[in-house]
Amino acid sequence: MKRLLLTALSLSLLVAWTALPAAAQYKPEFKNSLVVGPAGPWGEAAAKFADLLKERTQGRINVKNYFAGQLFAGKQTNEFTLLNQGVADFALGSTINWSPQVKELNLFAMPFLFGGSYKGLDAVESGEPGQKLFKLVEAKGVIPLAWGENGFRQITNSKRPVRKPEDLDGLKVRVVGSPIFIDTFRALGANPINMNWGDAQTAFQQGTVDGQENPVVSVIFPYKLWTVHKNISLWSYAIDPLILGVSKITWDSLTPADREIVKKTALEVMDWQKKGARAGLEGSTEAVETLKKNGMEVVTLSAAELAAFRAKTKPVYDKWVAEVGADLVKAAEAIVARTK
Ligand code: X2X
Repeated sequence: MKRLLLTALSLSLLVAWTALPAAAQYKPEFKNSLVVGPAGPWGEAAAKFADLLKERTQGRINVKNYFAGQLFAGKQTNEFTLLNQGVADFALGSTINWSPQVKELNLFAMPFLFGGSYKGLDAVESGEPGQKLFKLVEAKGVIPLAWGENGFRQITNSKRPVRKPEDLDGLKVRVVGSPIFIDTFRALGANPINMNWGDAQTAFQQGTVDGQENPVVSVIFPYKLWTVHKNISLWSYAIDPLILGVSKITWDSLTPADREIVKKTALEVMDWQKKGARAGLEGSTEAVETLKKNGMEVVTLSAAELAAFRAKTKPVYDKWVAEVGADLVKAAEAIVARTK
């Protein structure tokens, strides 16, 4: 009897032990997906994350970065699905690319909502709307670890300076295949063309599209867009936060102690990343000087000029309030107004 009890005890101990994720069983490589290449704060943050995690876990967590969309066969707007299915373990992704699956993330792409305000953005991310968005992401099988930043999106093109909506008339503008961008550029009279970022580079060089919209420091700098586009208008019409996320499948496979290391490292690295994305932009004219030095004609818009763009995109804004959720939009609007 005693012997039987002992066997049962050791058996239950064994079951408990194997049920715990054991570091020794980790896969040799954890995949991290990125749309962009290794240059610039976005890509550099991924390298830093991988290095620090390896060091802090004594090599238990070995992250390999798959830059420039190498992990998704097909559209960049499928990145979230890869994560959710565990095909990608991690992604340092743009909220734009994840918004087809988590439609509330379109909040950040609502035309002119944030008006270029970093204070408003930070308060939205750390406040109730940001927390709600993280919960929504988590409910879809992805654990969001930290906010990061691509940046406020500015428009560049090879044809002419853009000062008023009419200047966009018929302009072929490459956009991400996320419906709010198509809506916005159609409302402005442009001809939006949906294309992966990787394919867009060739299209710019061949001149099959005239323009694009992306942040200055994170994208325009590392991709040297001045080699294809001479004009840039600083309208900050949308903000593009990044999220460093991990598949729930992967998360559940980690020991609690390693989860702690992953979370802490993500927060630390993304704080650094965000500063990098704003360097020369927030409270500085350095980034704009760099654009000019590289031959770009930089258009800054007056409040009245901005108002004309805002008026044209108002129907898009109103339509997307319903998609994003009126409560979420109102909460963000109130925070942006309060932090002005
Ligand atoms: O494709 C883009 O424009 C980029 C790089 O900014 C995103 O991934 C959203």
